[in-house]
Amino acid sequence: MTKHLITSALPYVNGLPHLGHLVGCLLPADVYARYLRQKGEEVLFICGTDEHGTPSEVGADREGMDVVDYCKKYHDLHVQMYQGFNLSFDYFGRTSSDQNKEIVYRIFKALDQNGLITERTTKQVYSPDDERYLPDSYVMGTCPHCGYDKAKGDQCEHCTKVLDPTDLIHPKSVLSGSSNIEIRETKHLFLELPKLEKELALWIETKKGLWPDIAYSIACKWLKEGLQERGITRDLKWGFSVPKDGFNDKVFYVWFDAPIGYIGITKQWADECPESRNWETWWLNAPDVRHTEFMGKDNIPFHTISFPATLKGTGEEWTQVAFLKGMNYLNYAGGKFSKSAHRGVFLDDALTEFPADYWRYWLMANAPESDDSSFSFDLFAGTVNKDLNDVLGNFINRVLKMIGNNFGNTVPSLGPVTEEEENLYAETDRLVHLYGDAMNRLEFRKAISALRELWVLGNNYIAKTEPWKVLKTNSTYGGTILNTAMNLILLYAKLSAPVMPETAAKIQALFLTNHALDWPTGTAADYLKTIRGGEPFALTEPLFKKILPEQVTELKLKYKETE
Ligand code: B3M
Ligand code: ZN
Repeated sequence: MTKHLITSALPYVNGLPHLGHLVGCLLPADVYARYLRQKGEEVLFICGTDEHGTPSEVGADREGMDVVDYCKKYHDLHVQMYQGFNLSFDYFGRTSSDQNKEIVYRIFKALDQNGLITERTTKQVYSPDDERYLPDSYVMGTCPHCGYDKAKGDQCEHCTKVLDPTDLIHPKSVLSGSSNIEIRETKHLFLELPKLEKELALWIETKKGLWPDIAYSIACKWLKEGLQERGITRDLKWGFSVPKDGFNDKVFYVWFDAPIGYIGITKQWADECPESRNWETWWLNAPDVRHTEFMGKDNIPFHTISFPATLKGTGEEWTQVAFLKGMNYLNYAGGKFSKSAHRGVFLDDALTEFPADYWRYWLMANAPESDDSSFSFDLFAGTVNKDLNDVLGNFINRVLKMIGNNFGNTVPSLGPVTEEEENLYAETDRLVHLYGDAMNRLEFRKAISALRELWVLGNNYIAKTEPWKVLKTNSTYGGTILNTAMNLILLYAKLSAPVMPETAAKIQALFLTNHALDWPTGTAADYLKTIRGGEPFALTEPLFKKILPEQVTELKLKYKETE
């Protein structure tokens, strides 16, 4: 049986995550993992902080901290926030772990033995004013390909081309702003991507029609341009030192050890419980493993080209990505997210304002799948008020109240069903299939829209059958309607669980007989009869609260969202 390995791109430890990071990889990965577990699939969901590189060194300096303590501090903050959002990682580890070092060394040595690592003298940017080499993203300048004037030394955000800092026109130090920049010669190690190009191209070709367009087309674009040797070492102190004579005072480039981190973190997970867990069964000679990766679009080249090539070059059978979900960007109506400028919604703040499920629902319903999307408090309040309060919440409240008033706190029995229920079953089947199909294809907006339609269907069923009227003349059929409605509520809890786990658990707690939140099996004519007459239930507070216009105004000011 297929086992599912799910990974979300590893967030940089130094930046605190905001809504864009959440919806860009972490949350859709969580929703998918929860969905698959609900269907009874074996899932291993791995993530962790990406800790090496200049930003951590610079961040630690700025806070007057040792870089090791600094990374630990921020790693712990990430963990706290993700727990607040109920992200259901099986393990949330760190790329700086000993386990990752072990795997990085193993892979590096295999590549070296296979003749895929070469030495070159390179020109590096040195900033006398900062007293350091300025690798990658700490040099800014004009992109030689598209002319974008804020291109960073490792990649142009605008045209996504991967760059070398020395490629930039008019380079400057991001740290000091100094354009007093020297080019110094130093020796570095390179991965011979051109030697792996053919094998890689054949493999990418097999992904045509399987991977989403955004992933496949970015990979093809790269191959078409021809692969270049890629530097995998840097002149920094913080990182894994390079285990090769003459290079011990250098460290691996962060993008070399970060994706290997998926494996290293799996080993962290396994080492916690060695009797029952084995990392190799997920990563080596494991044809039964299906690896699904989630990431923002800027990460796609590393996951379709450099990381797969790194694994292939070892000559061993490492698990390669089977499906890659690349997401576009979520923009903030008020401008670029910035913690220091208090602009945009960061995860710690988000949780002080509203329950996690409000955010989870909005983000998935508006996920930047086929295009960039944008967050504003008006849009957010509109969705929470309409979908969650008026449609889902209102349905549940009305049904529970009607049952409470007419039958006490037990569910009425299901009597003979009519054409109305038969129609409801058919439409429910259709929408549940639509939802499941969309989830299987990782088309989250479509899935959420089917879910919303199911909630609407319940409201329409009640509006059409008018149980409040029927109960006056025919309490058997009135009971049938309300029994059916109660079964719809259970179905909503099940289908909402991957997206809104806390809400689903609250709904589940209404039913005093324990009903698992598993995937509904059979057809609606079966599963809408799960709850039988006579089952006790508990009345509850409304599940959601509306967001008032004056609150929206306040939030916009507080988080610097101006129109
Ligand atoms: N840390 C980039 C990012 O957070 C990078 C991802 C690594 S995935 C192996 O966008
Ligand atoms: Zn560019």
